[in-house]
Amino acid sequence: MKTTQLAFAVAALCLSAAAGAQTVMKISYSTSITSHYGVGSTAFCDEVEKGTQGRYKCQQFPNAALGGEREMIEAVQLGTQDLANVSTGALGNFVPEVKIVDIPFLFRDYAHARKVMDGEFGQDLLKKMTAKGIVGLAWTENGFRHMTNSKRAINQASDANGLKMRTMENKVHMEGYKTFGILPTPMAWPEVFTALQQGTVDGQENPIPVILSAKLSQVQKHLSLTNHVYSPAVLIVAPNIWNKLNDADKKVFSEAAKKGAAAQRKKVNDDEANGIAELKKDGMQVVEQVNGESFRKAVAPAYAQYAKEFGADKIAAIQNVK
Ligand code: EAX
Repeated sequence: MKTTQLAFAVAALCLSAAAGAQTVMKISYSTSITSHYGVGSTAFCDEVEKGTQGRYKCQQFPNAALGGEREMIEAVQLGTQDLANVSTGALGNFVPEVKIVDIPFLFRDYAHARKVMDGEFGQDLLKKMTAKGIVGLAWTENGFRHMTNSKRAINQASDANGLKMRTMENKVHMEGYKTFGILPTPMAWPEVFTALQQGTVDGQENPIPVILSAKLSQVQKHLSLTNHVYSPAVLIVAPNIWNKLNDADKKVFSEAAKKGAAAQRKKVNDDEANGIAELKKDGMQVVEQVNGESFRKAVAPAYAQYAKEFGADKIAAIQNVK
């Protein structure tokens, strides 16, 4: 064999080895590819593909195509799914330390929430996931949650009294919402649109980007900007993928997750700024100035319970981040 022929043969071998070494990872999330979760996941996946020269790439499953968030987390834990971008709604059932972040009115605003999640507290919380067979890469974001319903305008807490509302499968939320007089009905996200359409529940609560992308304006007349709880989200990866990565690739994944988080948060900002006008155009009646004090007052008894469960000092430590 001539040297050039040999060189070609070697090159061909290398190429096929490289092609063979490509790992296509399944990533799923609850909302559409153009939503905040889609924007964040796409930014993450693009960076991973670029940073690993195509050795790792994603196949995306938007719209909960592989199941609700509880199933996504379970699948990542089992390694039957590689990645997920999920809210903390169901995560506390897997990693109990996460539950504290779901306390209503814990965070003042986006700046506060992001600072806590990106700071020492949030980064420690990511590490706690490892013991439960989940690798947390970065806190992305779902957003501050607001109430929608088909019955009446909610101006203050007493207006929510008696409404049957779908909640996430999250005891911390349910405990808090009961103090508003809401009848919480836990349900996986993929069932929510139909439940609202058929009147199985009167309402639900979610951030603007979710209300927008799921077109809830088609089945809900009233929206109140209650901001009653911040809903963090997280990019998680299966240990069987993570443990295979060398240090350089781990760094690529971690940096990519930070870029994904930034892109996702930017989309949340954009939707908060522009989405309400869009929802009004779609026929929703929006209460923008909600009596927040009435909700905070109502939830006080639940805080006694939260203090017992999580420690008043831990709650205060989060609230005191300036
Ligand atoms: O994470 O289930 C929910 O209400 C979540 O906010 C939604 O699936 C996005």
